[in-house]
Amino acid sequence: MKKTVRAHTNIALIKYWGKADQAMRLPAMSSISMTLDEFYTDTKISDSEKDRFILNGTEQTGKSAQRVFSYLRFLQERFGLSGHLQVESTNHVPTAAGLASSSSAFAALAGAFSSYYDLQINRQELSCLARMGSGSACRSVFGGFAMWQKGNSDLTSYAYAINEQPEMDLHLLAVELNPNPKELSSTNGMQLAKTSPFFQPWLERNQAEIDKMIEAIEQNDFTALGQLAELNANEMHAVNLTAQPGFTYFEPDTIRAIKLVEQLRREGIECYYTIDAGPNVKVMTRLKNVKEITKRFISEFDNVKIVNASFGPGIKYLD
Ligand code: 2P0
Repeated sequence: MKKTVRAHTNIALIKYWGKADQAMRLPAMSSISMTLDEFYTDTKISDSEKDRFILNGTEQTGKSAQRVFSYLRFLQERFGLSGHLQVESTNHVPTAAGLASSSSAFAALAGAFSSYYDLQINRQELSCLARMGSGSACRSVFGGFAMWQKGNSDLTSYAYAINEQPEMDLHLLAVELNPNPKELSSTNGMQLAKTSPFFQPWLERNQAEIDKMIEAIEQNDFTALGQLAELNANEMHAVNLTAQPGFTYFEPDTIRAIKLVEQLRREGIECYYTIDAGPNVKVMTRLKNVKEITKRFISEFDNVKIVNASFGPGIKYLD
């Protein structure tokens, strides 16, 4: 039986930023993502005398291990299973990327669990299980462009593929400006965001934004995709700024990066940004502009690290 499972991280183009149900991890809105080739997690589960979580060769204790163990207990209960397990994960998500690894981590863990017990579940069911580990993980079950339909119950809230092998000329430059861990977790940030007077109006726009993004994907329209992804990211950060109390993940360098993207556009170099729950910036562009944009970021910022990513595949069973 194949037991090592690989899942790639994804970046949301239409963001998930708010829960309708905390315990079931049901989102307040639907979201759309791009799965990335450069960043992934490999995870294997095996028998053990006690629960163990080994990450990049080091046994983990504390919060991160507890989150993994309680997720495994949840999965075991759901399928009427028991027993201790060892989880071995390798993260191929360079800290340099400034990307969160929870999407690939929990998608790989859900996949490894299903493989270890030979659960014979389909990708939709696997996506539901991954969602319970970390919301964004449900989208990493699929490659290319994935859509997480918010649903209104455990069984109706899952992701599916929009197009797993897109032809769009789309590159995502993960620009790491600040390597420090974020001060406010996504879970807490999302909860605060709901206190913004703009949260509800933003939610009301969700279906129209989803429809527009699907149209941009289907029509291979990079410009429409980039403009909408940038707008949606700014809406998320506007909601954070106007929460009660307001907050932001932006650092001064985040603003400088935004201004550089705007400047590049004025020069005719088409690119757009998206920003998640942290200060780092992701720049979307076409292959022909990757070199020039990379050069400009390196000349504007000290110690900046940039990884050029494109479309990655869905979950893979490796051995
Ligand atoms: C996303 N993010 O759609 C959004 C955009 C960050 C900004 O999903 O609480 O780790 O585990 O469900 O998935 C990050 O939050 O949150 C996230 P939980 P998750 O990708």
